[in-house]
Amino acid sequence: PTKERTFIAVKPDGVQRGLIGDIMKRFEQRGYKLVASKLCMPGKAHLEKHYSDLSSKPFFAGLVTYMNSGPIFAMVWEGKQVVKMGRVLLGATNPLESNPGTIRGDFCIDVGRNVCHGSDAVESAQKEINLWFKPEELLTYEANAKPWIYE
Ligand code: DAT
Ligand code: MG
Repeated sequence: PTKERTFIAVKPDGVQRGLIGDIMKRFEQRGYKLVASKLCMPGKAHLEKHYSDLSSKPFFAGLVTYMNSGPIFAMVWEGKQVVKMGRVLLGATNPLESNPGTIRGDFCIDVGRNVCHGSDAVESAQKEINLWFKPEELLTYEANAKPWIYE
């Protein structure tokens, strides 16, 4: 259960606004373990694949253009219920409905500039991790703080 993994990404607006450190910090200080990260611009086709479930939405083209507008900081975080807790740390999709204290609730306003992505289920997390990272980019290591975080 402490091996669950989720895909979290700082979107181009988050990178340009200098929010990488702030966003990583939320996951670090909660006690989750970073197992992969990279700054990348994977291109339009990759981003269309990442958001393929939304291809019929009216905002799809704009979403892909936005995601392709600059570097993205992609990460994989590991720990107990990290998929669900990642969504809690991010806040609601629409930042105007995100509680203060969440990443979106603290750092943004418009849904089309909501600074971060997080997988919505264990299954989609696995798909997204495989899309964004090669197996050798995902590290397996023992976190020193583990017994101080988990009982
Ligand atoms: P989330 O990113 O919270 O998982 P989602 O998967 O439903 O939300 O949508 C992916 C992204 O698409 C979201 O982060 C911002 C954009 N988006 C969603 N709904 C939108 C809308 N109604 N108008 C504009 N952009 C939207
Ligand atoms: Mg989503």
